[in-house]
Amino acid sequence: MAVLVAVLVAAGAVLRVLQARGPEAVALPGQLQKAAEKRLVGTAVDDTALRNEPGYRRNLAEQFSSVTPENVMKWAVLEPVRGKRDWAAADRLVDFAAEHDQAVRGHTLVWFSQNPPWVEALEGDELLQVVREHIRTTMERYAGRIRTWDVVNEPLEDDGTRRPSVFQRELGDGWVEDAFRTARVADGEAKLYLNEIGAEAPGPKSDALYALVRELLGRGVPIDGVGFQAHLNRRGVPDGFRANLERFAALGVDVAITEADVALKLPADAAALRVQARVYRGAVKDCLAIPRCRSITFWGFTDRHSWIPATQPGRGAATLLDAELRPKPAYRAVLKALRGRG
Ligand code: 9MR
Repeated sequence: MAVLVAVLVAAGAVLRVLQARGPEAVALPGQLQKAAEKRLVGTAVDDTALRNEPGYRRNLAEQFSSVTPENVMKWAVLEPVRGKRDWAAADRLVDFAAEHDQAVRGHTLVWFSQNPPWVEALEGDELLQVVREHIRTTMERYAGRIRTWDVVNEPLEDDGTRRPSVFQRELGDGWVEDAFRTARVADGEAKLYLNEIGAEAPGPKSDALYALVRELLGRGVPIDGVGFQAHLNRRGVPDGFRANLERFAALGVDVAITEADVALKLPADAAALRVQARVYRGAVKDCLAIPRCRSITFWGFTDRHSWIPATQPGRGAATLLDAELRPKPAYRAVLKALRGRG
């Protein structure tokens, strides 16, 4: 009897511990990174969650072989005031990654958005010098620790013309080339990517991107890879995504899925979650079909932290785990696809 009581008490204690850890304890059915073999499986990282949420950190450490700072390496965060750089949040992520043997995707050096106001106000040659210095200082700090950089982000409009930005206005088309050449000198070992949004399928934007990359490579500009963000929705992976990855790879560059998510109308019912799972699976399989598709990064891994609800009101539920960090059908579909059983 005494033994039985002791066993029951012990079992109760274990149960209480598990309950206290609550949904944060997540027993996930598997680990994405282990399933992937040769490809990196990554996620964007929310700095506030990284600092404050043990369950978030645990999943981040266990599931992924690569991390991308969602915001903390953007210029506005790194150098809000000219000459006063703040590396604290960026270092936090790079340190976390080192501790957990993860790659870091540096994101992003030159982008039309999230620049500090003082940069937006610069002109001509002064801007050029400051951009070069920004690239050099940032890449040199993390040399050897960040081996892949989104050097240039989203240079094109949907119609394939150059997107307006302070760089485009002040420096003309040459700013893209200059950024890559500067980056190569700053860290000769790093893989340099051009990362674009909404260029998954052939069409005006993707065709212009293809022409741009081909032209730059032809002139010896050091571009190592092209990132396809893959911000998707229930309409699915655009037709021709795989063929598009293939034609870029055939130029002699690596390709990657860099920011995948699948936004749904809220509340998302079971049928919508099943559709979402299919969309995720399709994207993953398209990357896996292309040997030069090196990595698949998701733009966040829990619905608790995703950019979608804040920017697209009424939509969300875009990631692999729900807000309590429980696997959604999308998680299981991605896991299966990574294991080659999708
Ligand atoms: O997810 C990021 C969000 O938290 C920021 O508010 C936003 C600012 O524009 O940037 C989001 O990330 C973007 C990424 O850096 C580049 N591609 C598009 C992403 C979604 O907007």
